[in-house]
Amino acid sequence: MKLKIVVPIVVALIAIILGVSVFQGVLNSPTPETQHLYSVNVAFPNVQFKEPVGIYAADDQSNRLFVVEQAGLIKVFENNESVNTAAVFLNISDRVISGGELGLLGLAFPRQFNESGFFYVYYTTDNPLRSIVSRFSVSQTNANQADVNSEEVLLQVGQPFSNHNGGQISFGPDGYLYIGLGDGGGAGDPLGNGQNRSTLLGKILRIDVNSASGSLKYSIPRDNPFVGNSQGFREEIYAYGLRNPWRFSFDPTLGLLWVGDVGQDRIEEVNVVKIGGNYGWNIMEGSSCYSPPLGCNQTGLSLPIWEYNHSLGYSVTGGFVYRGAAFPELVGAYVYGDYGSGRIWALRYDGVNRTNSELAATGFHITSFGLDQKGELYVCGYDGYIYSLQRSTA
Ligand SMILES: [Ca+2]
Ligand SMILES: [Ca+2]
Repeated sequence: MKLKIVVPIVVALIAIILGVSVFQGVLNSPTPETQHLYSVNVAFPNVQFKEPVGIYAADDQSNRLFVVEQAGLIKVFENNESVNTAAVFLNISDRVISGGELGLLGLAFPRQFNESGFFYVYYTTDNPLRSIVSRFSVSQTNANQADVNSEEVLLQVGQPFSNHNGGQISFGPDGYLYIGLGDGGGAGDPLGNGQNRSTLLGKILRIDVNSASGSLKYSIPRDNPFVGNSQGFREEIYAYGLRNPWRFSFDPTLGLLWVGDVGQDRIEEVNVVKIGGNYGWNIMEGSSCYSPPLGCNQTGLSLPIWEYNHSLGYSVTGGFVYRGAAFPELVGAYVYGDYGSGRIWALRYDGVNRTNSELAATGFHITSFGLDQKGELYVCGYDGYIYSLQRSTA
């Protein structure tokens, strides 16, 4: 058990020293004896990406998909399995610092993208090390190309360590931009950021990018939980006590925000996040006490709706509640996976009861899930390919 954790950490440290990707070569092998009802298939065999960390549709009925590459590129291509080219939509590798958990990590298209041409990215940069959320515009003359000079930085957050940067940005059904930030990094949240509401680290933020306010390039939604507080809490905070909410998504049908929060040494979490909620880190890791100096006062903490230990993986990758047409049996299930083990699961939660089943065991690192404009699900492999689920042939 201990060795399983230590080995990837040592490999990662060596990788950092050597300047190569932390993520290579630490994959657990899938369990061969498990019978799976699904497997994954390369969805676009003729297009390969370099270290992709996300796949998105713009919801503009253009039937395009956008893939984010960690080093700072966004590629765009037609959602067609025989597609053989992906155009460079944006290249900001000149301002992104990448490697390990750093890089261009998030992309979000607002619902009115058709009219505004605005889109949003999350990346890390250095001098000093920090996270940036900024807005870009699509070129006036080419819908498959962004204007690299159109950047408007909306938010910058200092990063004390290179890991646990979060990186998800998504528009909620309310039209506000939600931003996931990890605890800043190190191990065990050494600065206590998760529980400190005076910092943006270890939080999910919610901001209104459609208006500026005072010195801010955005405004604070009026019903954010800490609006008008007198304790110095940041008003951008939507929820707190998170360790590294790498990927989250909204299920617009039920209006729920599903968050995969990456654990420390033992437990990976799936949370349904509510406004103002405290998701426990670093008082707790999953539903167990983490034993920080603070003790383990669980008053007011929200526990994960699902958790698993490191025998099944070591870094949860949040997915989506499936609402597509290809797999009617999965409609309403939250499909998510683990970066480390490559497993994919479906979790059903009715507000009280949970059932979780393993759908597939892949042989690659799962960095993200994504939906196309019809709500069909894709799996983003760090090996460079985009995959789709398929039913296993017995
Ligand atoms: Ca960090
Ligand atoms: Ca938690």
